[in-house]
Amino acid sequence: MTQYLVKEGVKNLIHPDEQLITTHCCYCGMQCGMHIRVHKKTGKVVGVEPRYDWPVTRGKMCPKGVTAYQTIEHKDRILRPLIKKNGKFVEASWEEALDLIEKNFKRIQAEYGKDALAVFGGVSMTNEKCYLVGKYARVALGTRFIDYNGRFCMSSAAGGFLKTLGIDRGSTLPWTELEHTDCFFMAGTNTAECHPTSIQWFWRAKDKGAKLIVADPRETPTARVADVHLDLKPGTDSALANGIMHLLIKEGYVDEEYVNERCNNYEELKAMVEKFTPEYTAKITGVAPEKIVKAAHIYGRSPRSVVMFARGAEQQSKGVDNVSLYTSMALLRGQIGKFASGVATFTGQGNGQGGREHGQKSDLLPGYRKITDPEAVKYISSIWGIKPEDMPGPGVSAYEMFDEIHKGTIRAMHVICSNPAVSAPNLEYIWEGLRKLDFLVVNDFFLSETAEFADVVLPATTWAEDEGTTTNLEGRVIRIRKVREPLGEAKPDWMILSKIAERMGKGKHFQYNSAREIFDELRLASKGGKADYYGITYERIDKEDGVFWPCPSEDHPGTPTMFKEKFGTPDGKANLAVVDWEPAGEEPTEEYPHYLTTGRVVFHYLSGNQTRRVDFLKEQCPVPYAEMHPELASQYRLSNGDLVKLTTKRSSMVLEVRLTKAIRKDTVFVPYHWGKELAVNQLTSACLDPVSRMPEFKVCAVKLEKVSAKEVKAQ
Ligand SMILES: Nc1nc2c(c(=O)[nH]1)N[C@H]1C(S)=C(S)[C@@H](COP(=O)(O)OP(=O)(O)OC[C@H]3O[C@@H](n4cnc5c(=O)[nH]c(N)nc54)[C@H](O)[C@@H]3O)O[C@H]1N2
Ligand SMILES: Nc1nc2c(c(=O)[nH]1)N[C@H]1C(S)=C(S)[C@@H](COP(=O)(O)OP(=O)(O)OC[C@H]3O[C@@H](n4cnc5c(=O)[nH]c(N)nc54)[C@H](O)[C@@H]3O)O[C@H]1N2
Ligand code: SF4
Ligand SMILES: [Mo]
Repeated sequence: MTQYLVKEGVKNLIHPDEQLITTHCCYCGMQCGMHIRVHKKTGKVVGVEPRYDWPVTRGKMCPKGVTAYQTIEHKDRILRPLIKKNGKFVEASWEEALDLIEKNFKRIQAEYGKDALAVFGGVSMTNEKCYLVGKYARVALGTRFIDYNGRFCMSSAAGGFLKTLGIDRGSTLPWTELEHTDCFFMAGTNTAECHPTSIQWFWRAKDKGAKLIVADPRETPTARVADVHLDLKPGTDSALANGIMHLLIKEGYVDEEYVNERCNNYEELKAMVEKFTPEYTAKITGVAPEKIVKAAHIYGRSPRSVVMFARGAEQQSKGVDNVSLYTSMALLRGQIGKFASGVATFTGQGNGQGGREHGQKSDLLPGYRKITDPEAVKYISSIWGIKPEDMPGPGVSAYEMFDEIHKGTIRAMHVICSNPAVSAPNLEYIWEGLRKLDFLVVNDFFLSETAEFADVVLPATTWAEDEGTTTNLEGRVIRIRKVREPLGEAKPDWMILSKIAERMGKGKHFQYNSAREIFDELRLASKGGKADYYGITYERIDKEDGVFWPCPSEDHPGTPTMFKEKFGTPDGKANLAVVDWEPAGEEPTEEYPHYLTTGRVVFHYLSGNQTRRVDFLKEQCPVPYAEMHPELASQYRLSNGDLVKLTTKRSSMVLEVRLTKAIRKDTVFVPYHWGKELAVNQLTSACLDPVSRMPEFKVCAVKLEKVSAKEVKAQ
């Protein structure tokens, strides 16, 4: 069947009553190509077909992607604005909801100043929407407090890339070259579960003899098929990278010419990694020295290699250092800027790349411009039609906005496309903050745990009810198409924000009739910036299967491979990272003797507010659990299915035990896709990376106790 579909083209097989709308999945950064099946007469969404001619994913989709269409017309959709009255939500008209927002936003700003309002954004939205969220905060509300959920996701990768390479584009090469790579060094990425459709590229390469090295405290499905599995202790990536670089230098695997010509800090790096012998590295990481040596030889000898990492290495208080060091491994081998080689982070959310470039971050303006750069402020002010002196300054990071709520600086918040009541660390503090707010507005299409705290919930549209663009994990700008009219009274986020802007007296800056008009403004706003989209148009995207930024003019071909000649730093050279290993923010102690790490399963997406509503996905994985090694479990007389109480310095929770030998004996893993008493973020640490302000979701110290169902009930 598959062969047939590929050969004949799926369009020939479609039912005459249906049409196919070509778009991309709404979930992860792979942005798999798909066609959504729509009934011609009723306009209803009836199914999905993978897109075999999409070059990046070639007809592959994962269980989340094939069921995503079921969320579009789901019975739980919020169809009208909701206003909380006496603790209960009641449906209201848009006029009523907007009146209430206007009244409260104006009252709070009159009493406490402009910065009393805050915006918390997200990057499951198109570039157009993400861009508008930044403009909305700064122009419509005039506040400096804006940040977004990418702070919990891509900020360490961004910080590391900016430091070493000068430009933060998640992948320095197109995914379609990966089949020609000889070696993949993958750190802290559970690729098979989190970017499942990219696995085909590694298989193709492996069929040609490519080698795979995986660094992860767990034996993930990817680690299981690796040539070397470096089963490191959580929080020790910087030691591992330094240890590998020690061997690259000692064994003569460094591309000296490349390093001399294109990199700074080589002598300093040599001095730093001198002490990271395999034995010393093994002591810190817990990985056997022979494995470290084997990995260094395989990696060092491969003519074309790619170093890849994801949140395992990044969601740490040393995340930026880890990214810089892993990137330096690729630099020492002279791999960046060449065919089928380089460095890549697995971008998380659908628009995790584009959404971080256009001004949702507290310190950035569109085009990856710094808000502290007077020239950037002047330029963007001219596009937005405001005076440069009216541009608010930098704000604070996502988690730190909650500090400002606790201090009383921030009094009201508008959450757009995020569910921090599940996904932020140290949740009791977050919940207390949400309760403390004078006024909370949430845009969502399903009532999220965060929306439950809100005073007003505004019904947003899903990705299938509006057009726009996203930027996939390669840096390729692609098109999202409108599949059906908005359900009920739902509106696209850009329309909602424009309406509120109108109420705040800033309507003239938000006169848009379509997403396309916003994209044209974004193109101009990004012009001349690091993430330059000026040359990208909807027509070009359609014609060329997406366009890679930077693309400064319409006759520029786009940039599939980054840094061919020079890096994005002022002197054009890459900065090798010279960083020692330092322990994580919270290490095991006598009282909390084990590591707790958190992450994902293939069946759920992030806070789970979408995937927990899809029956098939819910059935596959209904609740979270504590994954641990049988030897660790036996210390507490725990068997599979028993209840265990996990306690960290912040809080405790009870979960079912799931035994597996595919994890270190000192580490417990819990997936994080559930809310309230099932949210593992009650336990996680809010220790932040000093540069990226990324919370340390991947490492904290935990205590285990066996409990019985009876004891739990009694509590
Ligand atoms: N199924 C599914 N897919 C998704 C998502 C989802 O929610 N569900 N979310 C998307 C998003 S937004 C993101 S950010 C990505 C995340 O994609 P990944 O980063 O691949 O996923 P995680 O499960 O967070 O963590 C990856 C691995 O890090 C390991 N790890 C833990 N601690 C450490 C450490 O100290 N060092 C190292 N080297 N490894 C460590 C964990 O054991 C885990 O296997 O996935 C995207 N795709
Ligand atoms: N313990 C632990 N915590 C983590 C992580 C971890 O590994 N461990 N990972 C972190 C990472 S990498 C991430 S990315 C964050 C994600 O954390 P969140 O930002 O909470 O992620 P989502 O669940 O995608 O939340 C998006 C919300 O917006 C809604 N939504 C989706 N699309 C749209 C849209 O177009 N418009 C509007 N208005 N709403 C929309 C969804 O229904 C959902 O309620 O979680 C972080 N938290
Ligand atoms: S969740 Fe990611 S891998 Fe799965 S279908 Fe969607 S875009 Fe593809
Ligand atoms: Mo993420």
